Amino acid sequence: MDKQEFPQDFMWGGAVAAHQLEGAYQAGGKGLSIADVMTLGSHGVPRKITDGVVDGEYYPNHNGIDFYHRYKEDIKLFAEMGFKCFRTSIAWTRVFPNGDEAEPNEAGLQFYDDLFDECLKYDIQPVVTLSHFEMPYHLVQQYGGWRDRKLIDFFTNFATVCFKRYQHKVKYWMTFNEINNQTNYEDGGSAYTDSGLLFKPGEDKEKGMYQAAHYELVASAKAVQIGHQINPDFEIGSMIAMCPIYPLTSKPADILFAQRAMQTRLWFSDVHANGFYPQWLLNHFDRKQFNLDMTTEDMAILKAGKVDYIGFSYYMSFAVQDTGKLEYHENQDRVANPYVEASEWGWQVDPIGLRYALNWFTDRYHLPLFIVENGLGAIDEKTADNQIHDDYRINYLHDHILQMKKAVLEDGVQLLGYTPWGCIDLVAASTGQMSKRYGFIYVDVDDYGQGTGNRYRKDSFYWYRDMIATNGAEIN
Ligand code: P53
Repeated sequence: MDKQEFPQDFMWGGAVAAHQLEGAYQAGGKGLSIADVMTLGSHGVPRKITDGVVDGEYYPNHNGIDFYHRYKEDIKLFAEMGFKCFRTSIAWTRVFPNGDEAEPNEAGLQFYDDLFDECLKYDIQPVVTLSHFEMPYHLVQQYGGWRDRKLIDFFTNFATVCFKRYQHKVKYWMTFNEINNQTNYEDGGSAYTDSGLLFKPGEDKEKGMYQAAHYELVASAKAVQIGHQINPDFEIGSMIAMCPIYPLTSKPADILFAQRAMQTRLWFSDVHANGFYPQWLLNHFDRKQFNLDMTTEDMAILKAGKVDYIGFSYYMSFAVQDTGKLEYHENQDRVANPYVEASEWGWQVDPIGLRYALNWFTDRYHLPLFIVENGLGAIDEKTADNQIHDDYRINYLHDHILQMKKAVLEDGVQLLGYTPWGCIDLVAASTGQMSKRYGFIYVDVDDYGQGTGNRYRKDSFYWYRDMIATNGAEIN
């Protein structure tokens, strides 16, 4: 690996999502999103989902880091690090405040025009997710979220408006962020953030999740087709949370169970990339007598709207052991892996798993890949002279980039780029905390939104800047 670089056109950058940093939750006619009714939680304490905005509760996403007003300053800092691209999402509720309107909200569209122009000014390519845990709350109240087939039209309408409007500014798109997180539907939170599902007492949650996911996959495939008609140069990808699931031992039953766990977590990208459902899952639906609403027309749409690349997040790996039945329940079946260490939030840090994931996706789909999230959420201390010595973050990124480099240069994986998560500190998705920080840029805001909001360069800022400047040659 000595002194070898990444390919010249490799897209180094950083990633965020609108609802986690923009704040300004009612500015320019924005409607309430599902994130706007989630309170603050912490490790082990889930965020509450309230019935609308309730007086006396604290909602971290309402203010975020006020990126809505400060984005010029932040993009300038990204440019200083040498970003080639910047992944963000379009808040659906800025463009369609309720989600079911016929006409979009001009002020919302204009905000993203200005934001993308600001990126392009520095030759930073915007990479855009259409739906990142921030669907209109109205669609949850009125339609039960993605339970309702009508959501397909609402989403494709939103996608069409965005594709047309930004077709000369954005080339790389993703449809649904981490669409497969709802595999963990039993905990409630992921099915809500992915699909706007609030389960009713006695409801078959598993069936509800699969129905919602099916409509989303149809909507995604339709969007891919529409996007390619609007601009054939578009690259439209999936976005999958890749947590490889290892067998804890070499016992055959453990291996078989780990395989089923992987299938259960990753059938979503099978549909995205192959254009059809895996047979084991169709058999599962039959056995459970789900009788899902899946039409032959839907199946044709899936086939005609295959993704161009696989975008994925990578933070951690899981491990499992045979449970005596071949059905994976994510919230209860995971076991600790004694060979990897966990972060303060219990995420099992595993750099080699990233190389494994890159090879796994390549073998399975033969498509280009894009690592659109990776990073370490940690508590950072700002010193009296405004320094942040985050060597733990530098080590995490170094170790992951090294595995990525081996996958690209030794294994020949086709990787488009790398956008570490939360390149500027922002509100954590799982806990709503500001104190779970990922950034190269420290933002002086605490869990309750208090602080100056000032931005400071961490040690990792300079490290990442130099790494980009040398195109990874020093990562060995
Ligand atoms: P936070 C679970 C597992 C893996 C990634 O997460 C996940 C989640 C849900 O939290 O989410 C992604 O902020 C997601 C981002 C999120 C980031 O990972 O909980 O796409 O929105 O912020 C990190 O530490």
